[in-house]
Amino acid sequence: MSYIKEKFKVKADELSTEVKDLLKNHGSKVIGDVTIAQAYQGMRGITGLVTETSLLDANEGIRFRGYSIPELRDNLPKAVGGAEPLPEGLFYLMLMGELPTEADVQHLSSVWARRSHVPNHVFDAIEALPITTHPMTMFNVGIMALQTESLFAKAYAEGINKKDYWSYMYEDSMNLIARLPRVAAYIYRRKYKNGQHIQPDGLLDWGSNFAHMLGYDDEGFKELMRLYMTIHADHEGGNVSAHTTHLVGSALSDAYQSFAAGMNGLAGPLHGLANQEVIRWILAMQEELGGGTPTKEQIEKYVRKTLADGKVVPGYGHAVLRKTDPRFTAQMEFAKKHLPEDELVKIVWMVYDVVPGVLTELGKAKNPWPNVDAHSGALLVHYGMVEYEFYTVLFGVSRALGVLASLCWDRALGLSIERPKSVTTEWMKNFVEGK
Ligand code: AMX
Repeated sequence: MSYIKEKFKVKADELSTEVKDLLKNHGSKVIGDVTIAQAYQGMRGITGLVTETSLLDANEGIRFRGYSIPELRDNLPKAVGGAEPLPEGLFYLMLMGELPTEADVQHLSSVWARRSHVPNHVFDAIEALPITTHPMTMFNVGIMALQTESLFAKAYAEGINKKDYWSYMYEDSMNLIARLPRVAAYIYRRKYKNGQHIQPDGLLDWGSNFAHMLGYDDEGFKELMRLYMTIHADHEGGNVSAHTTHLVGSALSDAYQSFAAGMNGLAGPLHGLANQEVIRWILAMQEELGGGTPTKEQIEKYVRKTLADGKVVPGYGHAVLRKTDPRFTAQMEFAKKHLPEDELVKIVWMVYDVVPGVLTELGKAKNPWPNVDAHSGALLVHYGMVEYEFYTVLFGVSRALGVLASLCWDRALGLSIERPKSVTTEWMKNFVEGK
């Protein structure tokens, strides 16, 4: 057994004992009430899930095992000559609950490089789809085709003790994380680069090897990928992709099936697809205005028109956050350092100056501030990745780190199959009338 796996098992056993005690001594303590509005409005604010990997504060934003994004950028190991965290380190932190050493991160890089082989039938499955297929659909087909490799599914079919589920989930998760960049890069090169594929370089770290296979060997893009893969990885447990992965996993579906389910949620425009929508929205605005950099007045007019047309302003608002997303700020800092003169980036910043005021004035959105998706596309365009329909796949590769670390914990803690109670509107009416 690898030393990381052994260490995880020790931590998992410790926490399992604590959870058993918690349930035995305090299991019936009430942690919240539920209103009728919450039942109809996305269960917002109901505390009903346990996720170890990260915790969101409405004003401060996400903390991964207690570390904010600026703290991660300071404290996680970096590539030689690089300034951004290596996503391997974030995975270690989320899994283990403590910061990794340089050696831990190097170990993960080499394990993932060794396990990154993708069988040919996965590429054949992707090739069977029309070239016009959305990259997120190709991504999910690729993930599902990879499910043939699930060690858990095989072991379960042969018959295993439930005490060992975690071990197979761990192996499947490591293999899936190792393979995803290859699948994603294959889709990108197939759809946008005439199928001219690039072989992995086993000597590179996970994020820069991904950049390399996509066809971007620029050191700036590699740094961006490391940052991108780090900040998109997790956002506590209730968001659609994390919750779906956890929910489907609770039926003992394997890592591939659970993650694919989560990715179908990420593909929705109110969730991960918003990153492509932001760039599409800005390009449409530029086109309408005849190109170039719009003025703030023109942006404001366009925002109001978007809202009047009954559409959302992509990249703004959040179900839980109530301030500017620190993931937006991290990308803004990256841009200020590496590409302060970029025209599209400047437009993103002007939009940031305008949208919160308009959304606040209209008073409908509970959070007028930008989320992670408001900035990411402009950075990618700067380095030449203009194919915005692909952006959500990048988000998905990163999201694997958080949701798969969480699935390992779900199995290690032996969490139950999820099955909340639902009622009908008839039931609600009777309840209100005291029947
Ligand atoms: N533009 C226009 N209207 C918005 C808005 C925005 N950016 N954000 C919220 N609103 C509207 C909602 O549509 C809702 O209108 P309704 O009452 O007519 O249905 C009203 O304001 C209240 O919504 P809310 O409670 O503030 O937000 P929510 O929790 O229901 O939804 C979110 C959150 C993110 C879906 C929403 O803010 C939105 O649609 N934003 C744009 C899409 C986006 O950027 N999504 C990415 C989120 C981050 C991520 O998951 N990657």
